[in-house]
Amino acid sequence: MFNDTIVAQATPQGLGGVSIVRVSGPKAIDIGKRLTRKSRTPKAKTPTLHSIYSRQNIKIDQALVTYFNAPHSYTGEDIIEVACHGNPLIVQEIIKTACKNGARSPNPGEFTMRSFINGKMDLIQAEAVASLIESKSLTAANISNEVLSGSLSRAIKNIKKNLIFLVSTIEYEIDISEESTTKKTTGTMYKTYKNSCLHCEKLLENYYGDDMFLIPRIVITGEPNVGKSTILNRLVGEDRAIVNSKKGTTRDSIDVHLSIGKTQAILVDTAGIRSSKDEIEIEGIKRAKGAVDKADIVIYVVTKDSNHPHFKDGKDHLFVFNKTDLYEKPKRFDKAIGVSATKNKNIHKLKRALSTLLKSREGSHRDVLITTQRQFDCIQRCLNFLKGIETFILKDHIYEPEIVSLDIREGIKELDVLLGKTTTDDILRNIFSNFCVGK
Ligand SMILES: Nc1nc2c(ncn2[C@@H]2O[C@H](COP(=O)(O)OP(=O)(O)OP(=O)(O)O)[C@@H](O)[C@H]2O)c(=O)[nH]1
Ligand SMILES: [Mg+2]
Repeated sequence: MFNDTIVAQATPQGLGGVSIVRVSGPKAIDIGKRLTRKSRTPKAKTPTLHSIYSRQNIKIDQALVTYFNAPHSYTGEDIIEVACHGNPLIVQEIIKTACKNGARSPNPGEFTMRSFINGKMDLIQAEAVASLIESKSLTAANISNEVLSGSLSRAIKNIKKNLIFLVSTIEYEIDISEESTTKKTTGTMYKTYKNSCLHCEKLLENYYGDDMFLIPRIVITGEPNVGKSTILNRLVGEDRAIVNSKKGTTRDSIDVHLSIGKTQAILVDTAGIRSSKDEIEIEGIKRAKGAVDKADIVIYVVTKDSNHPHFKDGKDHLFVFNKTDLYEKPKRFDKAIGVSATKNKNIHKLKRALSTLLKSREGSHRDVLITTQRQFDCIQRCLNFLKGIETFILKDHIYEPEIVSLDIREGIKELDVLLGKTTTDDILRNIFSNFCVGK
């Protein structure tokens, strides 16, 4: 706990309907009493209308005053919030009165830093406060809010818990047990180790650097020659992909930018999926499958003689029957949208369906994301320690257990730095200097 009290305007500077001044620390209640000239401690979390008095005891405003009692406040300390009329003169006078009665101006981000130091949030959540304030889209706000609610912290704590299990089992074996580790234990440890690496890798893949990361990927897939490339050209309105009557025309995946209404997406054309002996085509098919794995939305294209598609779980699918100018849509493809890409028939229906899907995805993101370079670096360093001992951890044996346990401990240290369990003044200064003064 801090023994001094800070005061700052929490809302933007300038004229406005309402401005909020926040006071946090041991003198907050007394300052609240002085501002309102009341002698009783206010009821917690109950906004109450009060007259506000200047340093010279002149009534300068009517304001809603709310008291948050420690530790049930943002900072974990006693807080008084004064929601006054949005006049900078009034705001300044409230701040000056608070300072005259023992408060001081905070450093940037000091309210949030106090919250972190008082154990109200970890460092990841503190960073999320800044990201949330700076979010430039609702989706970005949604992501920061998830992190602030603890999604990333939970994922990191889970990896840490598994690594602690690993290290304690290994060290138990080194210190106490005369016998070598049993196969069952080693099997569990091997799995735990692999899962920890996987979880770190998954998080690193999900580094949300900018809004580009959030642009949905729509991947067109299906057997060769069904018209995937023609459909891509139709959707973007220009000939971006080569079309040919020869099966296996598209070899490498092609990414193009697609805008439907106000929504942006990446549209990906892929090689047709079939069994092939051609080395280049095999590579193309491998990439096509990889693209489908990474897709947010899959457009599965069939035509008259195609096999019925197998839709993957956890993805949004659009099922399209192409070449309706040549063939009637068979009953088994009842659920597909019938189009003719060459004749531009019903492509608008496909666009509408895509638009609906894209809109339904807006503002929500299912994966746990990391949002800052610091978070990325800590997880990367943890993974490097884990990967460094990969050859020592086998399904039925662990070689060099001393080295293994040391490196896992180093990995755990990185997660502690990430959560802010161990930290330096430099790290804190770096993080909180990006905040505004009143946050
Ligand atoms: N009649 C008709 N032909 C079409 C239609 N769409 C595509 N085609 C033709 O089908 C052939 C294959 O089209 P592509 O777009 O190259 O097919 P693809 O699925 O990309 O094929 P791969 O790249 O080999 O996997 C071409 O000759 C196209 O002109 C359609 O709606 N009607
Ligand atoms: Mg093609």
